[in-house]
Amino acid sequence: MGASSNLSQAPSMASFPHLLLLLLLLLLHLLPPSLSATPSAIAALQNLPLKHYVVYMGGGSSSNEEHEQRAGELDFLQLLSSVNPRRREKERGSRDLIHQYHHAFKGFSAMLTEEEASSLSGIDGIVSVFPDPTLQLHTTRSWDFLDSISGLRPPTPLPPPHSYASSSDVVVGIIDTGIWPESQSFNDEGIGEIPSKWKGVCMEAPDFKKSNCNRKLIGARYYNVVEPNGNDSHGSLPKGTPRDSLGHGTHTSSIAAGSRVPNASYFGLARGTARGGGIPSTRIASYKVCAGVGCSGAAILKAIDDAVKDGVDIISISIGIGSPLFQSDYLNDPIAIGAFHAQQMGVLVVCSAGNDGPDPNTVGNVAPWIFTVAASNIDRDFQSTVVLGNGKTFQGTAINLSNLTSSKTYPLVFGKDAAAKFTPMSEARNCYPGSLDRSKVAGKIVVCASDDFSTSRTIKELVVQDAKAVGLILINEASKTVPMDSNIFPFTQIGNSEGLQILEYINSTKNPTATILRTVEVRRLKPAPVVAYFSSRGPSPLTENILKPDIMAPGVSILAAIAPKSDAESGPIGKKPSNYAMRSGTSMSCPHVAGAAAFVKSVYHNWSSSMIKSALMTTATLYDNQRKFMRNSTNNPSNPHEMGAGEISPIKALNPGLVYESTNEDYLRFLCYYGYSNKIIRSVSKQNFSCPKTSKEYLISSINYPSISISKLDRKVAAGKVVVERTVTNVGAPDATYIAKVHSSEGLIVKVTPSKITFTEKVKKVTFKVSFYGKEARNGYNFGTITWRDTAHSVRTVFAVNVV
Ligand SMILES: *[C@@H]1O[C@H](CO)[C@@H](O)[C@H](O)[C@H]1NC(C)=O
Ligand SMILES: *[C@@H]1O[C@H](CO)[C@@H](O)[C@H](O)[C@H]1NC(C)=O
Ligand SMILES: *[C@@H]1O[C@H](CO)[C@@H](O)[C@H](O)[C@H]1NC(C)=O
Ligand SMILES: *[C@@H]1O[C@H](CO)[C@@H](O)[C@H](O)[C@H]1NC(C)=O
Ligand SMILES: *[C@@H]1O[C@H](CO)[C@@H](O)[C@H](O)[C@H]1NC(C)=O
Ligand SMILES: *[C@@H]1O[C@H](CO)[C@@H](O)[C@H](O)[C@H]1NC(C)=O
Ligand SMILES: *[C@@H]1O[C@H](CO)[C@@H](O)[C@H](O)[C@H]1NC(C)=O
Ligand SMILES: CC(=O)N[C@H]1CO[C@H](CO)[C@@H](O)[C@@H]1O
Repeated sequence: MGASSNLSQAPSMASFPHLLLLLLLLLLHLLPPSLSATPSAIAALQNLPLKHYVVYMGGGSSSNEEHEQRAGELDFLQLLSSVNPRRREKERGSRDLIHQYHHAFKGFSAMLTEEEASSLSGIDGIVSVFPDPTLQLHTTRSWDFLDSISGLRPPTPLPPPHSYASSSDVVVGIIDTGIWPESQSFNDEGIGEIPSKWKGVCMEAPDFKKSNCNRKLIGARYYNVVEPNGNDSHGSLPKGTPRDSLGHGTHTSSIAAGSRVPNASYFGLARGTARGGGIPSTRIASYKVCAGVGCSGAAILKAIDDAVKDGVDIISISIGIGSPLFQSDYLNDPIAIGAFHAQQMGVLVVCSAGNDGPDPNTVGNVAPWIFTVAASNIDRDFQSTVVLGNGKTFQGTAINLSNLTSSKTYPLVFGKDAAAKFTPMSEARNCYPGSLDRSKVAGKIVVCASDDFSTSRTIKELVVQDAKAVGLILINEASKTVPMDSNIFPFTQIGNSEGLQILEYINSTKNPTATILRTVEVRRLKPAPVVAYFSSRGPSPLTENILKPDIMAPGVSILAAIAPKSDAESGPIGKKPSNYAMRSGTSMSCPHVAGAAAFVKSVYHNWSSSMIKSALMTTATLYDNQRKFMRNSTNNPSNPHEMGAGEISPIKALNPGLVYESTNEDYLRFLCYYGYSNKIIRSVSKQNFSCPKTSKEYLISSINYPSISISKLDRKVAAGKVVVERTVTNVGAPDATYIAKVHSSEGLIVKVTPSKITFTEKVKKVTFKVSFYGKEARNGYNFGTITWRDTAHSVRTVFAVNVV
């Protein structure tokens, strides 16, 4: 990755606890399906291997003029020919140019040789050159990504219809797998005219007409995605369609801003009114950047560039780099680059944190100008009960549409006792592919263990199904809280203690039997919300002095619209395919927050993106529906590395009282403290900016962010004291007095000065200091909150302080 980058001053990455495991899993997933394919068209070109690279040139001129774009294209071609004379032939140059970025920022993507890429990276005005990364959808964890369908629920309770709900000019751009426009969730009944500021387009394709866009779905674009094997699908007219064949983009779009659809359900489950998180008239613009589960980084950059030009207010991206191991640098990360410039132009970018939890240091999309979303389980569960021959029952979790009943039981067998010839029992107990003896499992319900993550539960289901078993009971302590949709195959998941009892039962009798009952929906589950097991955790692998993730929203078993095609085979025989389905992942939590941000934006049109982010963060809740401190899926108190500022609470965000505004200057100083040079920062920002004389990483803690993180408080340095600064802006009534209240873990002393602040008509902003004294604190991360209170507001900031 580094070979073609001209950035060397980035600090080294944090270490990872399960580096080896991660690497192994990565390898398993990165093996391209086409190892042997030869990219013939490309190789023919002088026999030089060409790869798709992004050439990022920093801030743009925000020009919409066509002639300036043409001039820009000529510049790009000139750059190409300057590093390789064979490029002089204009036509070939244009053929190799794939995406051009003209609006929010400047640059292009092109098919280049490694030598060309490295020569380009040395040229003045080019900030970074990096191979187009393939990013992944955040539907499920990367080791389990086939396991993509699991569950859903209607989004966070919708705010009551206010007078402003009748019309909204807020546009949410969804960068994803496209959209299924016929879904009821995108009907535009009762929605007013398209806002005049809108400059987007509805791109056509054989299966997508202009008339598929309407006053709800106001824009749809798609991008040529160059195959990772270098297949040359560019050059001619764009191929493809804005239509979603996977269902992911349709799902996220309807969560963020879908219209109300009464009586939506997944074959009767999760029945209720499906609706987006924003107010009903929030507009949707769809940008399709993925082919299958892989999404091109160069196309994501183009989509952000277009979305900003089109006039979106909020961008939702449920996509990330496959593993946090690959997060090496902000300026090699297309989402971080695009989001930086979107933010500069007033657009809030909301991203999923990833599904690589619960290990620490796994959070992705961590730039401070990105709003990073973790996932929670909500107050609903789906249970499929196991009934043993001895009458004992166990509640498992699953979503099945099976046809087994309690009146008949089936022989029960443990995978280990049904090993195929020459197969180690350790493989058979985990039901690895090829490990089971068909004759020993056919017609039976099979019990499988989950000793490692090498084989996903979807694969195990296929293995067991293929061996003609009747059903699968999966022992999986880790993922038992995330129901999987097994279609019509009888399936359930149980934890270790239930698993042990079932195995004991199998041992205790000659002819063990069991059945798996229909899925029932359990509502009003307590406690809820709970941090989802898979949700990626902080601290941030790139910058521990910014607290990540930022916030949490529902992401387990979320019911929303799908592309019916994608689930065509599923469902009970004889029933029409469902138009709604349940899915899990931070992919689902991200659009909840985008919808909530659209809601705030529709009330406060002129609020900056950092004000909206702050309002949602300082009003988020840390308590569950039992009024106890939020817990994680192993029933321990949760912390900000798991849930950020807490679960979103959109209605409260309309009245935050105070906000922490992060300015463009804050972000530029962040780049200085992180280690980028003045020159690079000037290119990125297109401003005559100079870094402060002291530009040290610890200063990042004093960037005006709505949470506080201190990566290192050394007891032996400065008497164990660290001071950071924050500035709050009053957005409530002009005359107000706030008092600070601190909650901290034992031993960590926190002082806020001044601890009382007063706002008037003239005084809108107040700066205060927070001092942390760690002499008596315990080692490692200490967490707590600082809350500014007046009679009407409670403005909470969470902090994380690592004492060494
Ligand atoms: C490249 O793409 C074309 C059209 O999509 C396809 O027919 C061809 O098989 C692909 N070639 C390779 C090497 O993948
Ligand atoms: C909801 O849909 C089901 C079938 O899909 C139907 O039986 C039921 O009457 C509907 N309920 C309402 C309130 O429309
Ligand atoms: C829940 O939190 C506890 C205490 O911080 C931690 O030990 C445990 O690993 C966490 N569980 C999960 C699933 O993250
Ligand atoms: C359940 O459905 C499957 C497939 O439709 C069928 O083969 C099987 O006989 C059915 N089982 C019962 C118990 O009805
Ligand atoms: C079942 O029996 C086998 C062999 O006798 C033994 O190894 C295993 O520990 C037993 N399992 C349980 C859960 O009792
Ligand atoms: C937004 O508009 C209101 C009323 O016009 C004004 O009082 C306020 O200062 C503006 N806020 C920002 C952040 O521009
Ligand atoms: C940039 O700003 C510095 C002082 O901040 C000034 O001396 C210099 O002339 C400026 N350069 C340009 C090109 O405006
Ligand atoms: C959700 C769902 O449809 N579950 C099914 C599970 O299996 C039973 C058969 O016994 C069906 O009736 C349920 O509908």
